[in-house]
Amino acid sequence: MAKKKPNHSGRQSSNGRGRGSPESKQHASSQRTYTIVDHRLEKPDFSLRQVRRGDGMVYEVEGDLSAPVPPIRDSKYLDKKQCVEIYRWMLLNRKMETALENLYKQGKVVGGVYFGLGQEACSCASAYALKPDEWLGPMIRNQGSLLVRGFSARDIMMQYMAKAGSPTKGRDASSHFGDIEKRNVVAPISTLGDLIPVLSGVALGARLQGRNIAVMTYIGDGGQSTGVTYEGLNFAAVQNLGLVLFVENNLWGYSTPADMQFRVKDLAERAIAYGIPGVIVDGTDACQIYDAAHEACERARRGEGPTLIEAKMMRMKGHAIHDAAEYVPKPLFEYWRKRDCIARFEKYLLGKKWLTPQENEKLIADVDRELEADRDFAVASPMPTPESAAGGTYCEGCHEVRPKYGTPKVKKGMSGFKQTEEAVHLK
Ligand SMILES: Cc1ncc(C[n+]2csc(CCOP(=O)(O)OP(=O)(O)O)c2C)c(N)n1
Ligand SMILES: [Mg+2]
Repeated sequence: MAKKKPNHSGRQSSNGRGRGSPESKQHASSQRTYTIVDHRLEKPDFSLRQVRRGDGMVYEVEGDLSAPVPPIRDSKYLDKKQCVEIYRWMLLNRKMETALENLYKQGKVVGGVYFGLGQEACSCASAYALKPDEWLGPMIRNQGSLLVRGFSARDIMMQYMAKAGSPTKGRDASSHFGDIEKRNVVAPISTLGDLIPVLSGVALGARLQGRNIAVMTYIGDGGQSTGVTYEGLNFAAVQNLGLVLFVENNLWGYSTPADMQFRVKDLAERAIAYGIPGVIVDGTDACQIYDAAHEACERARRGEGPTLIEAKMMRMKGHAIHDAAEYVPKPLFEYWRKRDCIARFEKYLLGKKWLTPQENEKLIADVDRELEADRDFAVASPMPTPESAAGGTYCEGCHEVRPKYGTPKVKKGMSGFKQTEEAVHLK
């Protein structure tokens, strides 16, 4: 059976000239053009440059920061109930991080705290597009994705406080926890980019069990420069695996601005080199994020391969709690504060009357109440006993890994790659 050609919706055969003329035929054969789908309603036009000030160097913004805040783009797929649900996850995400900041200041957190302030729409609306039996590999700023996948704020706060009842039983602090049994979450890997081949492997594993599923992970504007990002995504592209990769371009990698990290105009352009679709979304617009994630997940489920989605936004705090982000030009914060993803979504929902002011107040009060109860429980719960330190971090003893999606349907006499391709298409 011939190998099925991937359908690269990002690539166009037309060079934009009229068809039929000798000139157009000549160009059609020698010239290729590619399309990067850009869903944004606003295209910020500024850059950062390094200038000398006194004995040191500082960053300055060049360009127009006065543009009005764009509206939220209506979703093609989300209904009222789903939008309100995503908004609630975003609120919980933000309020939980504020609580964690306070717990840190009270000396109750073991280690550092990482924030996704300004990126809640990206974490929550992306993970919302996955089905329960699909897989997620979050990074440190994607605590909202963890909430959507079924971890509670209590779990996350206990984890940061290294409590005995936390997901890693107090043996690992911060974000290194997942759940491969029930929630299908691969624990974050700090080595930037390493989650990409791991999630590709999860998709391959499901394929070998006869199912094409969507798997989602994230990488930053800094981390996307690593070699393993290329290797993992290239592998997914070649194998047509259902990887949905969010490149979270929050304009900073530690104190390095995105402008000093890569030369392409948009990171989504990198998709062209992998031969897969590249999409750009406004990372502060939950509807755009969900729609792009949903379309990429559907493509993954059809067995058509990976999608790279660049979400553009701004990291509204330092790298972690120890970093005051003094190197970020103040006007940049002001520009993005006006585009706060939660304030914009709230305004959108109220404007559409999908949420009345009273319902909104009640929803906010409910989130506060849930969070307070979780925080009080987490604070009051015990630290691990010294004897328990010898136990495993992620499991006690070895557990059996059973196939989740079934066993491969293989025809007699088939081998290798074709065998799995056939198995999937025979279904
Ligand atoms: C391979 C690798 N190199 C360096 C680091 C150290 N490091 C951790 S986070 C970080 C910055 C990451 O920036 P970005 O990818 O833009 O993600 P963001 O923090 O903005 O979410 C670096 C350099 C690492 N963890 N792994
Ligand atoms: Mg970054």
